Amino acid sequence: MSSDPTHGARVPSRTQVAIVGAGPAGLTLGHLLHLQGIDSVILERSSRAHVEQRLRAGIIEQPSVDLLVAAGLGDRLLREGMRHSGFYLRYDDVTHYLDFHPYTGQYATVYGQHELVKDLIAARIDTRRPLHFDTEVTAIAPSGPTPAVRYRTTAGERTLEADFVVAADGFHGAGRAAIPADVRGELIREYPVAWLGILAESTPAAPEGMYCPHPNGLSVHSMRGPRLSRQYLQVPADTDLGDWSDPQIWDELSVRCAAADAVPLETGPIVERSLAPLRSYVCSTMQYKRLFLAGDAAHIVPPTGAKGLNLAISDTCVLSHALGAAINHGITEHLTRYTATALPRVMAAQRFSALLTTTLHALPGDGFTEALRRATLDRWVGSEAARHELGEVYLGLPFATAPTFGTPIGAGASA
Ligand code: RFL
Ligand code: PHB
Repeated sequence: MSSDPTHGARVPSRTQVAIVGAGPAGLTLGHLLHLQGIDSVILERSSRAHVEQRLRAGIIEQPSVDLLVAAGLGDRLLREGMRHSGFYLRYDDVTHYLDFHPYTGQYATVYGQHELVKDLIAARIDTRRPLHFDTEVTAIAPSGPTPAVRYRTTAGERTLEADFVVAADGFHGAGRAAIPADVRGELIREYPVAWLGILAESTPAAPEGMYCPHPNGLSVHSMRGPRLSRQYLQVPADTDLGDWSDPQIWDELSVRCAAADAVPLETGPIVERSLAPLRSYVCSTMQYKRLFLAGDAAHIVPPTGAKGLNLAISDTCVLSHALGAAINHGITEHLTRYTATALPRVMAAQRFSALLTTTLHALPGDGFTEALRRATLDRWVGSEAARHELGEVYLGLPFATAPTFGTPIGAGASA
């Protein structure tokens, strides 16, 4: 398969929906629009190889899986993904399994985000709709009947006009800056910690994901395959990746997840390492004129609880429905209500992620704070009602809008 899906084709000068960013949000939205016969152009700053190899999320909740499968994007995910019912919690020398499946009948699927992105790119290429890598958006003008996106390639700077622009360009993208600062309604919480993540050729520590709150800090033990572990260590926010040798990482992971009822952690070659800050961020205005924000461009959750990718997908479900109603049926009220529809689910995930973050990490605080953390852990282990509440969000709250696949694919689409 060519590394350049456009085969050198030029970016068109006009489209119905200009999408900035070929991450999970941009690519999923492009596909959901395609299924409604709506044309879009996706512009991505990085190379295809970079986007397809970027290691990130791994836990996909049931509503996200259901949407991807219904949209014809889930074949490999269903074949290769690992289905989990809950997660393990290990503290004070004892391992507990929190099984959420009985409460909701749902599962979480472990499938690497970069694998999903590969599937989404392949699906986009099949539709023959435009997807341009190495194309950086430098400015968005969201006003007027034809909003414009300014972009830069090796050939120079050009403009793409569109009926609507969607910034799905992640937390550090250009899209949010096009919304005036005083109307964004930003909510921000920074944590004084980061996650040092590794991918290693070793047997995962537990059959499903495991959180180990420890006085030294949290360790998280997840997986990408039977002999491929994905693990994280809570470290100070100002940590330099180079400060940690591989043996130091293994020593600290082993100390934090040790328990009388568990075998010692298996070590192995570390094939990838990364550092991710922990922050919560919400742009409470997800729409400004004809510009819409989706995914990390609009909100960031700390990785504890694994909600970011799932919020990106749920935003695209709401937005594709609203764009479809406006473009195919002239009904604009869903677009006008995009923020009001999408934001409550975002805030439910923010609440969940903040609760897990403050309960599972060792954070600065007094003895009372520490005792409350401990009481929350004990409650999750000891109370069915508490586990039900936790599991409902972990496995995935329903999307605010049902996906729209109904409108027949219009002329010009080739699928
Ligand atoms: P992305 O994936 O950042 O994609 C945005 C894309 O936009 C491009 N871009 C631009 N393109 C053109 N012009 C510009 N000016 C541009 N600026 C940026 C970028 O190159 C990029 O390709 O955002 P999207 O699509 O909203 O997806 C969000 C998810 O990637 C993110 O929320 C998750 O990875 C978060 N996350 C997790 N989420 C989960 O649901 N489950 C998990 O298990 C989970 N684990 C994690 C995570 C994130 C982590 N890190 C690294 C922050 C674990 C970690 C460690
Ligand atoms: C992951 O598998 O990458 C993972 C697991 C649990 C989290 C975040 C990420 O809370």
